[in-house]
Amino acid sequence: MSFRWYGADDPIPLQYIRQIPNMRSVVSAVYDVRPGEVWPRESLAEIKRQAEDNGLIFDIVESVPVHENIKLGAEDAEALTDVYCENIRRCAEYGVKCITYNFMPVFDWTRTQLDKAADDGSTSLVMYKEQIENLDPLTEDIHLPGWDSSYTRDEVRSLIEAYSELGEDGLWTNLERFLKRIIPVAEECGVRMAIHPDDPPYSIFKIPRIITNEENIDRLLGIVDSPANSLCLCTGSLGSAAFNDVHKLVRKYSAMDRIAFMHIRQVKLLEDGSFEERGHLSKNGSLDMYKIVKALADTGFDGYVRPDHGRMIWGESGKPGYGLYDRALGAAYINGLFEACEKAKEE
Ligand SMILES: [Mn+2]
Repeated sequence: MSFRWYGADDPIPLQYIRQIPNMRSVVSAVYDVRPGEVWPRESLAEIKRQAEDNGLIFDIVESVPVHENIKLGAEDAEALTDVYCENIRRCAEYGVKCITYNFMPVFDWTRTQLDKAADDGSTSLVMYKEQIENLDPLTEDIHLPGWDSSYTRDEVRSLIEAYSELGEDGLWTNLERFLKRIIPVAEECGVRMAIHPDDPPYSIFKIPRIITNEENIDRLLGIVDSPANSLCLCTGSLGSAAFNDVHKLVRKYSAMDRIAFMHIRQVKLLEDGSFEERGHLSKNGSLDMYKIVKALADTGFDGYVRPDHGRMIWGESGKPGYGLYDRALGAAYINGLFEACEKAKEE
């Protein structure tokens, strides 16, 4: 069991994280270095020291971001990949066993609102299709939550045009080249690379997205057939589209030992394809958490797990999706499901 922590700027102290039952690992990263630059050893040493001072282990990184020029296959892609490999080696030097990353162009996760209130007064992240469909990043200055606001409108426009030209095939080619370089390095240092699915798992604004469904995940895992080339299987991201049977995918890839990291999150899919993040409990959303955890227990899963986004509850404020209370409730619930599934196996 693990918990994401945003370092010294995180309002949640490690002391509190440690008090969540069964908490083992800190999931963190060096946040003050831009993509494409080497992470200072002192920064990694500092995260490790703080984790250990609080009885926790720093062995999961989320994320080492992939520079856009690697995804685009630009002239400096090879040099940037060298830097990426160096970061894998440095993380390993400080005890890291699993590195999360994604290969989503331009924009990270996409939502239309971060504090949608539910009937009980809790708030969560949502994506309503009708709010996205009317937007055009080529003509408007769009500021959706979660997007890198340091891009100017012109930069966004030229990036979108470059990716539209590249298309899915080009993005696959660049991912393939990247994996063939980084996976041998990860193998050498005993690190499992865990790619996070695109969130949501389909193209938005005609920008290609490829880590989206079973067929594409099979293709990804086949590029380098090694446990070092694995998934960060995020139930909420894959579950944000009706075409993904998340329960089946968890069982399949866990049985293949290709899940290094599980992000367990609940989503409620709405009829028009919109979705709302919800509390972890099965009956609150579209995903059956018992089935997901049972699939892991049945297949002998021994990778990392963390509760993914939670709601904001009990008057907490902070980074949307990353409050203490609801993620701690999620961890407790997931612990309970694991205990029940493991004990049922012994009976
Ligand atoms: Mn996730």
